[in-house]
Amino acid sequence: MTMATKAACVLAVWVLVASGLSDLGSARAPLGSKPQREFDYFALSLQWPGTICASTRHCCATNGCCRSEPLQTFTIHGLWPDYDDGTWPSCCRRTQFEMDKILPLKEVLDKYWPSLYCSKSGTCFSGKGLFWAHEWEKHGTCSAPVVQDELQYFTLALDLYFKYNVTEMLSSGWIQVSNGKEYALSDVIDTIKHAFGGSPQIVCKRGSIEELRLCFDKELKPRDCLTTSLANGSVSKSKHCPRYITLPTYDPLEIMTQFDEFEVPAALYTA
Ligand code: U2P
Repeated sequence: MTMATKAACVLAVWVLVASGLSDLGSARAPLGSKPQREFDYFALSLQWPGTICASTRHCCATNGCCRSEPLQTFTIHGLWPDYDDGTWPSCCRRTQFEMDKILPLKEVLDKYWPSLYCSKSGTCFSGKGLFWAHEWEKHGTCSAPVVQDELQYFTLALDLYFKYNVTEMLSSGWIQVSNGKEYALSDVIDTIKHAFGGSPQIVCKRGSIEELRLCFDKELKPRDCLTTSLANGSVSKSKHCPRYITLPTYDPLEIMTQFDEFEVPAALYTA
């Protein structure tokens, strides 16, 4: 084996190890090993399209960012069974995603649970596929005993999403979708706490909300997401968020003008 081949092998092994490590927190069991233990609570993870779509550089029919009307509500990322120690199970039962099982929900899923990217999502059991396939196989299969099958998983996520409308909770607390307006992180958390009955977890990207998570116990009652104790009381553990944050909007036309001449000219897609 030449030095160059050896180096290539070491690099390939390292890439494999590193990609396994990159999903820190996950408690994925190797196939064939003993079942993962029952989860402790659910996190309904919502994404703020304004933050994600601002970085969109490529459009396709399946990307929610490329619709002619900007998305101005939180959309669903996933319903995640989690452990109280900050880790989570993943890819639990070898049950492949089947679109046929959730066909009656397709229209609602397209609207409120769109992928905000063009790339296909990696799945546990069926190669690469839809965003929904990724979420079902990675998280849905670990949601027993509360959720038994795919249809129940998507129905439950949608039910919780509509019952606890975060976009409305924020606007009733005078926190509106706006361009550049800053809100105190503590005000956003308090508004959700007050309306929902539990502390959310917020993830930010460059000062803007990227994700907001609501947590539920296994009876589906609101509960706090994981918290850290601060001098001024217990607040949600919010990731990468400064004291003041924004909920930006985006202009789909601006996304379109960023195409370079070699890309397929894309029309704006209607939902
Ligand atoms: O936060 C980065 C990615 O880690 C996965 N995650 C995070 C928190 C949690 O409770 N459960 C969980 O799975 C998410 O991965 P995804 O579902 O997108 O594959 C999240 O995007």
